[in-house]
Amino acid sequence: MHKDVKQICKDIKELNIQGARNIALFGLKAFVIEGTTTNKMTRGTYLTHLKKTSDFIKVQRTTEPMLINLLDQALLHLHDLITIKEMKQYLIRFNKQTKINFQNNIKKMAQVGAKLIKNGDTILTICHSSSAVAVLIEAKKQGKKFKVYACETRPRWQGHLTVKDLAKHKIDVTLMVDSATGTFMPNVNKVFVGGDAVNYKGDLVNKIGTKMVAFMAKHEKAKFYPCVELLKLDSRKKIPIEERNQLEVANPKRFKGVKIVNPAFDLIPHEYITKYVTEIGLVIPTKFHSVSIRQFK
Ligand code: RUB
Repeated sequence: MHKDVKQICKDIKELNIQGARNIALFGLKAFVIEGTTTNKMTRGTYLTHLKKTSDFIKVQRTTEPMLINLLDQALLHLHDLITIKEMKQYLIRFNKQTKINFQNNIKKMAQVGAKLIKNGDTILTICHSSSAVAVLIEAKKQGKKFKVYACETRPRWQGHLTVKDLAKHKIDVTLMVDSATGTFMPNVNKVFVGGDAVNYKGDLVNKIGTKMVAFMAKHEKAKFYPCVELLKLDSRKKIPIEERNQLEVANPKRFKGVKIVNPAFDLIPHEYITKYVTEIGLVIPTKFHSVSIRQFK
């Protein structure tokens, strides 16, 4: 395997590359590097090699359907082509087009989400989502006056990335520990988060802690808007939840006789979601599946 592919996979696994969209784009980049640099193969061995490469990239983060869907789309198209040269050219085009689609999608999501934000809103967010951040920045660019509470997002502190992004754009942002959510939620009227996956029922998978945020939002009558592209649909019956290294929580050597768990994601039932902000507009949670299938047919 090409050394750059190994490096990208390592960076995805260790969260140097994080966030579903980023992971998908870099995962595809790795796939294209391998596909375009592999030589001396027959059509059959080339396709088998790329299938194995795709499987290897996918397992770096098990809860990321956007990555899985992109790699599956690329592989599917390759089977329609005859020569390896054609396949290599196709991979380069696919990669280029995907980057353009991603840029267009985030602009559209930002427009759709920003429309929901009004002067005087108090918004809460968790983790670091390029999609949710884009919505908040777009609202600010449109001159709206609002403030944001951001959870720090233990154990990997992705909230720090969010507050830096927002402060750079002069958004009124306050960082807080995750467990302060209950304290501040009564002041909050809208929640914007990202998402890693949406299942066939319209339930959301997002960073651990998001379920607590969603439940409190409902309790305090705040709207809950995940900003999620349609390519994040995960049709698996049960979405596997990534279990991360115990050391992110505590060193087990210092806690003899203690079990340590570190699930990376929460599953938020669709009843807690007001609407999804997507690249084609607002989508009712229970319709996400059918809308996404229609889009990629
Ligand atoms: C990041 C996370 C983000 C989603 C959406 O988790 O949960 O909210 O991936 O991000 P991690 P985006 O840091 O573990 O990757 O909107 O950028 O796709």
